[in-house]
Amino acid sequence: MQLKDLLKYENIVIQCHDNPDADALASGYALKWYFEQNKVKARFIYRGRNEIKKSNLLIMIKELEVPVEYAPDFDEVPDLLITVDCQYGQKNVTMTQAKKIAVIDHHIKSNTVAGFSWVRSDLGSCSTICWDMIKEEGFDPNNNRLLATALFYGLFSDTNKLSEVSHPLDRDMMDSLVINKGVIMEMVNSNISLDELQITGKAIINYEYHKGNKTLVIEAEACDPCILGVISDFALETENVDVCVAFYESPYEVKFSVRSCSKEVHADELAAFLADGLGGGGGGHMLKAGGTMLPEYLTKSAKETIDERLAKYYEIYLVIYAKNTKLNLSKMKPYEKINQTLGTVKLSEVFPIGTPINIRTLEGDVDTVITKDAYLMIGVEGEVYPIDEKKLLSSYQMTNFVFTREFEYEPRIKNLQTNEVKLVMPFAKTVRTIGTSIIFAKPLDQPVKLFTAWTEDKYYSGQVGDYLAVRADDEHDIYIIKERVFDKFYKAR
Ligand SMILES: [Mn+2]
Repeated sequence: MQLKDLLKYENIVIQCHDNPDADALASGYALKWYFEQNKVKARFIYRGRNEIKKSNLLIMIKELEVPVEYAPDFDEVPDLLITVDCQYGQKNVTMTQAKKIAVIDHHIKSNTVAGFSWVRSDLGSCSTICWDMIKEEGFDPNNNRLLATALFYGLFSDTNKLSEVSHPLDRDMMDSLVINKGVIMEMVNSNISLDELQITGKAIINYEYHKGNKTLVIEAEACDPCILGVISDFALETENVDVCVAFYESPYEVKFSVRSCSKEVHADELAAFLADGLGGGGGGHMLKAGGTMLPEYLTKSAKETIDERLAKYYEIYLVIYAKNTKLNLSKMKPYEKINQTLGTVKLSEVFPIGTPINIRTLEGDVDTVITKDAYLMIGVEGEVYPIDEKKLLSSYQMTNFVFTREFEYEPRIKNLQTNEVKLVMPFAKTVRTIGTSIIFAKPLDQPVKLFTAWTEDKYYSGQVGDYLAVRADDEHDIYIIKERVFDKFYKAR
């Protein structure tokens, strides 16, 4: 499904959620602009009891010329209604009748009745989805500086000033938009009202500290979610605080921000754990993350739920430091690695030797400089990582066929001198594993955080059912193999 499929409708209304935020406004703005580029008329409205009064949003509407109308009493029945940054039928968007419904959103997917639905919960903002869809159709939002600025501010606001951005597509948009910095500054400096300043203070006064795990839990009154980021960022600076969760509970949603400075706790993992089955982690990374819970899934207050889950999170994990651990092999079984075909890219074929580059993958960005023997490996799971020629040839044989595979986000390389971006797949060739390696492995009966012998600041998580493995020829080379790929890679000896 593509945006152009919507061009055939005549009477089109775009509606964002009630009490719009910057992302909702930018998303609707982008769609309306897209329709205009195609000479199709569309209206962009929001409804609900409250007209926008937050000063950053008023600046946004005025300075960036956001063509939005407040239409609380809207009673027409358009041919097509597109809800943006929300899903038709949800509590936070006033119901509008329509002949056909489309949904474009980045929140957790609920059972919608929409005819067309683009919901990508892994993205930081709905602005990113709209930007990507419009680019797909061959239009560039950079042709309208005001719109580009609005899209940037949409992502900026929904990811706590970009600090919780994790998806490469969000990064792509961030990097490519040409914005008006002055207006962004103006909005950033009118972000919090005096009332919200007070909410921040009150919330912090009532902090709850759990000494054992050095965690701080802070409940705020319902507020702009950006306040949660402000509170948790600030609170984490406190001595003897390793992890902070700030949240509020409103009739529509529970929002929370997680901050961690403990190497044993990845903020994004904790956020996903807190919201598991109740909503979703809203993205983020090791240090900062956020998430949402939906009140209809909660059986007790948000406070109790968060306290309970936080305590459980610390209880269930076993932490292993591979460097000083010897596993009991008598409880494990021997397996042999099955030979695999993988992909590799010789970086000097993409850009000349000496070029500083940025490699962007779903797992994150890596900056490096191309050397004569620098390669990229493309693993069986689609994971991409740099490797040097010597190491490559010690475990793999070049078979040199064209390597193909599908990616959720195709890895790409940017030449940092010229900003030229190239996709890596056209350069990918096959390699095959050589030799046999023997491992000992057993399925986990408890979740594990494993610091391998090579990653002392970053752990790998294993869940119940995943395998804990160790190489037969190196007792400290301990790692985790996901349950779903174990049979593909290993066979019993
Ligand atoms: Mn949003």
